[in-house]
Amino acid sequence: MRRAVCPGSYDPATNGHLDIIERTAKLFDEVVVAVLVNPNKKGLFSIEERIEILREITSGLPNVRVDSWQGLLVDYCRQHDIAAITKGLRSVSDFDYELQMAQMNRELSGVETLLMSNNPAYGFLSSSLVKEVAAYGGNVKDLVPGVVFERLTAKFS
Ligand code: COD
Repeated sequence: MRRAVCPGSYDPATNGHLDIIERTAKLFDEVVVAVLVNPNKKGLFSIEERIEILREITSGLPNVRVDSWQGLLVDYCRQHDIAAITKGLRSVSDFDYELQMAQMNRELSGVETLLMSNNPAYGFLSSSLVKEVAAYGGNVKDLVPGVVFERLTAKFS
């Protein structure tokens, strides 16, 4: 059984995240989308909300499940027998950051990281920018799944 994890903050999930999750699901038998909990960072969406959203948007992907984790990602991988981490790469700055984490995770555990080139249509997309634009009343409808758009609209209305 080939298992991978797609880790992230997902505050909230965007079309860019979903693209990486869908592509990972085509490559592995089982995929866990893991919401990593950072106790020092209060997000716009609670961890429960992020999980609900991710479950809804991945409901059509039978080999994908959603979970959350507080602690080192490699410890989650060890506990769940996961051999690969998949991440999305938008830019050179993403690459610098992701390469460092990939090397650290491999050093700590032997878990491999696959860095997937992003869909260029979502190259400018990040959760933080989506939240900022939505907070000022900008239209993010085409950038996020429908459920995220509804929840953002409810939060900022
Ligand atoms: N297109 C493609 N990929 C995208 C897009 C997009 N538009 N937007 C985001 N992504 C990718 C990101 O590059 C990232 O790979 C992933 O989606 C998640 O993104 P975010 O922003 O939701 O989450 P991050 O970057 O805040 O997540 C960082 C982690 C939580 C994964 C990391 O900090 C972590 O592993 N923390 C756990 C503690 C740990 O193990 N620390 C040691 C690390 S070496």
